[in-house]
Amino acid sequence: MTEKISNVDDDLHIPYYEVPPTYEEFLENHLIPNKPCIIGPAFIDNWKARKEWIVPVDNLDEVAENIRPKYKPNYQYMRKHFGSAESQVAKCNQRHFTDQWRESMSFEQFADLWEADDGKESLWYFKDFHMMRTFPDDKFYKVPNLFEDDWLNEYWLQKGDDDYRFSYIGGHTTFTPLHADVHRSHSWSSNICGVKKWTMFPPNQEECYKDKYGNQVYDVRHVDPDQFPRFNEARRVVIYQRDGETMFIPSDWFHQVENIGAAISLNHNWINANNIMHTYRSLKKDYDDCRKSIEDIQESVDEAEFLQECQKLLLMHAGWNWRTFLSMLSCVVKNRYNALVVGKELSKNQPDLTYQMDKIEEVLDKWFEDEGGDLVKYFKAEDDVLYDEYQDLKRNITKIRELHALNHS
Ligand SMILES: O=C(O)CCC(=O)C(=O)O
Ligand SMILES: [Fe+2]
Repeated sequence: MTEKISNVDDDLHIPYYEVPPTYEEFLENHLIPNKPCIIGPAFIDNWKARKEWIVPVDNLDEVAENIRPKYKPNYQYMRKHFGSAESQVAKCNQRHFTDQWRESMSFEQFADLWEADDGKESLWYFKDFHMMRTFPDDKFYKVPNLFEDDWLNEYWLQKGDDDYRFSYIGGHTTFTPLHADVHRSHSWSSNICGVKKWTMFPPNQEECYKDKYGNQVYDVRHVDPDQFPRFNEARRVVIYQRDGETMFIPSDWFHQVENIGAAISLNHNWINANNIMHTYRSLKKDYDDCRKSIEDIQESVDEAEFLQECQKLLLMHAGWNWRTFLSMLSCVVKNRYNALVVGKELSKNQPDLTYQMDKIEEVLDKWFEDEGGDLVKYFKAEDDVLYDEYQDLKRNITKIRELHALNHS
C-alpha cells in the first residue's frame, strides 16, 4: 500500500507484484533504473520461516494502528531454536550519535523482553543479526532468484569471514532511523510477520536532510525545522509492507523503517553490475573523508606511508578499503571465468556477461581517473601483490569477453 507524501510524480510510484516479475522484467524495470518494488507473499510462501516462526494473530485489535499484521511470532519456537545466539540489540528510545544505543544480549534474554511486550509498544530491536551465518544448518529461507546475483555475499562467503545477510526482530514501534545502506548497496527485505512502514527518499536529495555541519536527520517523525529547513522539500514515498511481502530497496534510496506489531524480517545487502558504480562512489567518498581527517600528518610521513594510513583508517571506518574492493571484483570475475572454462552453466538470474564486464571496467577506469598515481603506488606496494591481482583481473575480463563472444557466435 503506497502513500505519496509530497511532490506527486510517477517516479515515486512503487509497483506491487502479486505474481513475482521474471528476472528480465526485474532487471529492466528495477535493477537498471534503480527503482524499488514490492512483491506479494507468493514469492516466499515456501520458506520454513513463514511456516514455522509465526502464528496467526487472533485478536486483530491488539495493535492500535489502521494497518494490522495478520501474523505474529511464535515466541516459543523462536526462543527454543535461536535462544543461544548472541547479538547487538538496539534500544529504540535512545539515540547514540547517528544510530541507536546498542548492547549485546542473548536471543533468549531478548525474547523474554519481546514476548512481555507482545501487542504493546516495545523498545528492544534485535537487529543486524547474522542469523544465517549463526544457524547455517537451519534452512529457514532460500535467496529468491531475483536477488541471486549478489557479489557482496558471493565474495564474503567465499572468503569465509563475514556476510551481509541479516535478520531484524523487534516488537511494535521498534524502528530503524533514516539511513542509506552500507556501501550504498541494494537491499532486499522479506517480512516474515508484522507490518513495516517505510519512508523512502529517492537518491540525490542529501542537501534536504543534512544540516549545515553535515549532520543528518535521525528520525523523520521529529525534525527540527530550524536545523533542517529544507527537509519538507525532500521527495518521499511511504509504503506499508505487510506480512509475507518483500521489498526491493535500491542503492542510494534513504529510508526509515517503523514496525507495526511484532516484526521479523530477513534481509540481504547486495551489489552487482547495476549498482557497482554507486558502491565505488561511496568508497571514494569514505576514502576522501578519511584522507581529510588525517591530512595534518601528511607532512610528517612519506607518501607511501600516508597512503597506507589512509587505507587502515578506511578499513576501520567503512569495514573495507581499496584492497577489499579490488579483491571483491577479482573474485566475482574469476568465478565467472572459471565457470566458462569448464563449461559450467551460469545462473540465468544475472545480466549478460559483456554488460557485467563493461560495468566493472567503467568502475576501474573511474578509479584510475580519480586516484591515478596513488592507486598504482598502493597496488605496487608489498612486492606488487595487488598490482598482480589487478593485472589478473584485467586479463580475466578480456578472456571472459572472448569466451562469451565465442559461445554466442
Ligand atoms: O527493517 C528494518 O528495521 C530496517 C531494514 C533496512 O534498513 C533494510 O532492509 O535496508
Ligand atoms: Fe536499510
